[in-house]
Amino acid sequence: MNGRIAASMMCANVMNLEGDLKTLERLGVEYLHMDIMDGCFVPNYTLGTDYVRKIKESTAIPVDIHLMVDRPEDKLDWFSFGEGDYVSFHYESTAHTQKVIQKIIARGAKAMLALNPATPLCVLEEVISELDGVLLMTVNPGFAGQKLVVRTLEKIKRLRGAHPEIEIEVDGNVSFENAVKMRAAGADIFVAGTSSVFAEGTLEDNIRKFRECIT
Ligand code: S6P
Ligand code: MG
Repeated sequence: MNGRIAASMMCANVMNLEGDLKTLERLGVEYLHMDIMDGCFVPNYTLGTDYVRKIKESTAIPVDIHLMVDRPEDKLDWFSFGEGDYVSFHYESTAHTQKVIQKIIARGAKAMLALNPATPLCVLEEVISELDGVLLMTVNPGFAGQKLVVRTLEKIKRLRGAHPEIEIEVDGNVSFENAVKMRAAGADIFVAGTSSVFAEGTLEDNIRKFRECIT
């Protein structure tokens, strides 16, 4: 299967959201990546519940909600998602990993566990069979426009080697150049932000170029 694109909506042009959405639809972008930050788990605020709801009402592209919030078990119900959508939450954000996975699955969505660059893969051991995938952070979460933590390329490869069947999503500085390396390491879903599809140039040209990098 070819690599799939999750366009990072916090990097989209807020003054032309409708236009960007139309381009993403026309070019077959697979998911809309929604970064939810609470100012506690990470030192930033980004998109929120109304934003996700409105986007879901406006397009058929599935959402890929990335929760960077403390205690996601208390907040999942606030968000619109269902069949065909992806929801990831951080291992580092809760003591109730298994419970959160089950809450996501019960709503028909795909459950992804996100790991910070320094979190080892061994924490997956007891839950991997219940997960649809793993979101490997390739920068420390909180901000767009950061530099790749280079060690994570090898982490992707190790996860792919240990679990050939699991979906692997990568997030952070997924540039055109880094995407090629991440694809070779075994990633399936690529979060595309300021380093690629929302970089300089037109969104359309960038998506076409990015697609070549992950195919
Ligand atoms: C970062 C967040 C990401 C960013 C994305 C931005 O904490 O989870 O999803 O939106 O990484 O992309 P870029 O290309 O600016 O790193
Ligand atoms: Mg993200």
